Amino acid sequence: MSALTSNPSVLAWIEDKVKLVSPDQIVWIDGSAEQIEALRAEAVSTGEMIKLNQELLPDCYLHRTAVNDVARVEGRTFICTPTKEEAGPTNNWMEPSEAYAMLYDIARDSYKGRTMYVIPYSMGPVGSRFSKIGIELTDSIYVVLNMAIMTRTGKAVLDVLGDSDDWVRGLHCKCGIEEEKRYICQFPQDNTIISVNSGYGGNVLLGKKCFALRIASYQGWKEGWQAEHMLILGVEDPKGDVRYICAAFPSACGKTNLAMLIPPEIYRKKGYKVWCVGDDISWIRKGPDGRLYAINPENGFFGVAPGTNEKSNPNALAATRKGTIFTNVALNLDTNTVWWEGLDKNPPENAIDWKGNPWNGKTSKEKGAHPNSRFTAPAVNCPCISSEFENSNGVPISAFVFGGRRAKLAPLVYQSRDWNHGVFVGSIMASETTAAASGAVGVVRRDPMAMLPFCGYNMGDYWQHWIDIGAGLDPEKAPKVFNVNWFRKDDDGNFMWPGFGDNLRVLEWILDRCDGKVGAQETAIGYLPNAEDINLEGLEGEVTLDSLRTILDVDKELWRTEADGIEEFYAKFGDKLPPALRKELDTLKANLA
Ligand code: OXD
Ligand code: MN
Repeated sequence: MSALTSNPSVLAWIEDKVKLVSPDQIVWIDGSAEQIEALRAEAVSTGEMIKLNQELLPDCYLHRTAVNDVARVEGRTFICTPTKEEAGPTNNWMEPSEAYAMLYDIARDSYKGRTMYVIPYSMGPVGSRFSKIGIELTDSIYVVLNMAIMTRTGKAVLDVLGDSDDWVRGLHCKCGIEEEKRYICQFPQDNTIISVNSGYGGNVLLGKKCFALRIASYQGWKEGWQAEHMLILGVEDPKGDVRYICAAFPSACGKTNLAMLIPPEIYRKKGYKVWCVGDDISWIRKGPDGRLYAINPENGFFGVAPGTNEKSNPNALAATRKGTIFTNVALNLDTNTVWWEGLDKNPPENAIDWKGNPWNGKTSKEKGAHPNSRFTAPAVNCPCISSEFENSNGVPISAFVFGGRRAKLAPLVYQSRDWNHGVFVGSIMASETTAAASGAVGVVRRDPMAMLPFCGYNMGDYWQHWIDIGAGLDPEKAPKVFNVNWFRKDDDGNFMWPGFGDNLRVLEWILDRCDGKVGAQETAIGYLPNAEDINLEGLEGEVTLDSLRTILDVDKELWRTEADGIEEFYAKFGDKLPPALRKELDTLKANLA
């Protein structure tokens, strides 16, 4: 098949990689429906994918990864910059020439007997000033089909690229899926990503975490914009005005659920609506009016399946009913449909689990779906997708919201005093870990701006970049910055806030604060709501004014311990710690004294 571009930098790079990996043939992904259909058929014929019930789940497929390859591997993810300091204390680092030599040894001849797929893709609407182009080489049809959902792929992207050299190189080689030789390496200065020995989404869909966060955060630093691990949602009030919020949460804190929130009944009756622009990543730039604008660079949702159901997230569930690839969920053999823990109370008895073994959901103690099993669903399927989803100019941001999973400590919501304090609030984010990354579950870890595994350069420089962005904004136009915690627990371990749709009650307070419509109490950590200002109408029996006061308290003793933890964390950054953040920590300590 002949090349779809005459761009010399593209052709030279591909030629070089062809020599390295020695494919039998090269296939360019042109973006046509016919080509996708042919690839689906091929993947089904080799057993790589299972075609699901086409009446119930049209154009839907199931894939199982190797059992040793089910999550992102942070321990094997590297930022390859000339010096270790550029990568900073929170990233694994490898010197670039060493990394290339090692990766090329692993990749050499690994496409023998296989096809090289060339995927041109755009992160962001094709041609938008926010957007960036990448090319991923892969030997996996699963990767091609996922990328075709998660990004805009095909010839149109190459037409926009023209002869430019400004594109991100991505090489993915499945190799033998060997854990000890699995590496996910980013080379920010070279606009390059190399991923070997994995077939799991987050490690191999190179447009997502590798490009849209790790490489793009570095590009944003150099070019004066931001790539953030943030969802984007729009809240429409009864008058029809829509305001947009960007929110950062560590993996598996319910980001997809919040992005697709269904308003509680009393809000629906009043005419409130919530629109999803994105569920994972935001690219943010200053607009001509001096406000910050955000786009979602992705074109689909790579969501965690377990726990997704009619109640928790009907919009996500609806999004998975067509054109979706399911990974590592259970297969119901009676209906040829999929099932996962938390989908409903009726697990199939005649099924195959995520490992490919016969499974009876009524009697088996094993899980049918892996806790990090996923759906890859087209964004356009989502019933609440925003009309601005394709807007090349992005949406104006009213508020940034940071959050984490803390059983104690952090109150339901608080507002920072100003931008720099907001950056501080983001920098001290911490959460209890979950199954999205391999490693221990339930341990508290610091995850600044939810970017710990995704920042492509020194986190100290990244914080300074945030401070600098704020310095370039008129404070009147800058988004206000908040922190939320949906996960407070009582002493018996019960959640004290219902979460899900009721989180809109908190978002309403946040937007009222942005509009200067509601007061607050100044505390040691920032502005907290007066309990009466959070609307509890319709929540009677679930949350009382008293229990709300409990989750809005600031326990100075706990916060003093927290301040020591922050001090310790900050110490890792040495003189890369922005003085503005040092000052914020000192203020916090003084406030708590
Ligand atoms: C994800 C994550 O989005 O782990 O998959 O953050
Ligand atoms: Mn994420």
